[in-house]
Amino acid sequence: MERTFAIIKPDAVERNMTGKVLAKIEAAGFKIAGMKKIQLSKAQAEGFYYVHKERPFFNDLCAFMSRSPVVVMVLERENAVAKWREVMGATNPANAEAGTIRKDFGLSIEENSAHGSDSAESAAFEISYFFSQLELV
Ligand code: 3AN
Repeated sequence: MERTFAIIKPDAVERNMTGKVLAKIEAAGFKIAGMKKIQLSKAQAEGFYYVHKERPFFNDLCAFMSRSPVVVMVLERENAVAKWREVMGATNPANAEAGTIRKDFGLSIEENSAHGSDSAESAAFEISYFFSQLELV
């Protein structure tokens, strides 16, 4: 069993698509070990995305991620990190496979409806950024 970290991003929550994303998560065999709806401050979004701080889209990305609520989750299954990235699809919805979250719900490379950790190391950092051990079951 492996855990990964996921976010349903503001564009999807704003359009009342939280349930549609959760349905894909459950259909893919993930157990939801922790879940909460929160609104990030700009500073909290910057802390989360610090690895991207030199990228040209960093400021816009942090503004987007803090403009309205998100749903943050810890997902559990075998091979969770890689599987969740497969279920989300490519970063740019235009390049994502049919049936993926980003293809079906994403609006643009930035407003792409979902986040997922890119490695086990990132997952450990991202989970601990949002959840205490007591919140994970
Ligand atoms: P992924 O989320 O697929 O791992 P990353 O880690 O390269 O992609 O990018 C983090 C987030 O930054 C993306 N989910 C997306 O919202 C945003 N992003 C990535 N590339 C761009 C870009 N070229 N222009 C605007 N936003 C971007």
